[in-house]
Order: sequence, then structure tokens, then C-alpha cells
Amino acid sequence: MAKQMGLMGLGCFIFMMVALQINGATATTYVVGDSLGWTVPPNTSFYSDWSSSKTFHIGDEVVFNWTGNHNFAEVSSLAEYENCTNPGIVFGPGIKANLLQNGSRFFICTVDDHCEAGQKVIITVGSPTNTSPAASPAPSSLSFGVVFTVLTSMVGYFFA
Ligand SMILES: *[C@@H]1O[C@H](CO)[C@@H](O)[C@H](O)[C@H]1NC(C)=O
Ligand SMILES: *[C@@H]1O[C@H](CO)[C@@H](O)[C@H](O)[C@H]1NC(C)=O
Ligand SMILES: *[C@@H]1O[C@H](CO)[C@@H](O)[C@H](O)[C@H]1NC(C)=O
Ligand SMILES: *[C@@H]1O[C@H](CO)[C@@H](O)[C@H](O)[C@H]1NC(C)=O
Ligand SMILES: [Cu+2]
Repeated sequence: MAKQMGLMGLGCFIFMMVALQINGATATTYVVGDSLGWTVPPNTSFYSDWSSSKTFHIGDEVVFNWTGNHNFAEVSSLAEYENCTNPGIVFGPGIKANLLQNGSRFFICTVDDHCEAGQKVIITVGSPTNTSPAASPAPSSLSFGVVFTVLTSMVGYFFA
């Protein structure tokens, strides 16, 4: 069973790499918030406005840049996003999220009440009506990166 899952994961991984190659010429890197970067925004609609002004594609990446006391965390559902649920794993400035499949990803800052103040963003690839991620591995799995992706079926993302 575990072996089968591993093979499925490998197939999935190779497929994604091929998809990345195909899309490589047009892959775009977005800095979240553009010149404002990742911080407590002037209003709570700032990052949703930013996100909806872009059209993200498979193979694109989003970079979170900041100075000062912020962080980056990914939550696995819209409910957790709305609730500003702290997933317990956070990353430092310059972190990139690779958009490897259609669906929505939910990013927040867990410092103080920054998330409640609007430092959160949903990045949706493909149809905007799809608000659930295709896969939601435990946050603690993120650090396994590529190896984890290969060994686990249907896990469609990792951090570069
Ligand atoms: C939020 O802030 C941005 C940047 O200052 C501004 O362009 C936008 O109009 C504001 N939106 C609302 C709803 O106040
Ligand atoms: C974001 O950070 C990256 C890596 O540190 C840097 O190359 C890039 O210039 C930064 N962009 C902005 C807009 O701050
Ligand atoms: C919402 O937040 C509370 C308090 O942090 C937490 O106990 C609860 O599990 C969260 N609910 C969801 C759906 O994340
Ligand atoms: C992703 O979504 C777009 C637009 O909804 C669609 O054209 C494309 O076929 C989808 N790709 C995958 C791999 O599901
Ligand atoms: Cu913050």
C-alpha cells in the first residue's frame, strides 16, 4: 500500500514537473502586495483586491517579502483562513509558494492580530469558485519538501 502510494506520488510528481516545463516560458513570480509587500495592510480588503487583480497559473510562484515582525503560514481551509487559525509552523521573509495545481491556497501572518487586521491572502489558480485545496497535508510535512512530495500521493506543492 505504502509502495503503491509512493509510485502514485512519483507519477504525480513527474506529471507536475512536465507541466512546469510546458508552462515554464510563461511562469510568473508575483511579490505579494507588490510594493507594499507582506505587512498589516491599510485596510482589510487590500490583499484580496491584490489577489483578484492577478490571474495565477500553474507554475507561477508567489513571494512573501517583509521587514519587521511578520511571518508566513499556510492554513489548509477557508474556515481556518477566516478564523486566522495558527497552524503552528511559520516561515521567514522571502518565502516562495509554488503554485503547482489548480485550487486555492490560504496564507496568513500569525503575529499578534495581523491576520485579523487583514494580513492574509487567498491565492487561487484556475476557477475562482474552487475554494478548497486539492490536498491538505499536515503543516508539519512542509519541511520535507520534494522528498515528501514524491513519497506522498496527490500532494501538489512544496516550497523552493
Ligand atoms: C485599501 O487601501 C488601498 C491602498 O491604500 C486603496 O487603494 C484601496 O482603495 C483601499 N480600499 C478600501 C476599500 O478602502
Ligand atoms: C523580495 O525578496 C527577494 C528575495 O529576497 C528579492 O530578490 C526581491 O527583490 C524582493 N522584492 C521586493 C519587491 O521587495
Ligand atoms: C478557530 O480558532 C479557535 C481559537 O484559536 C480554535 O480553537 C478553533 O479550532 C478554530 N477553528 C477552525 C475551524 O480552525
Ligand atoms: C486549471 O484550471 C484552468 C481554468 O479553470 C483549466 O483550463 C485547466 O485545464 C486546469 N488545469 C488542471 C491541470 O486542472
Ligand atoms: Cu504580520
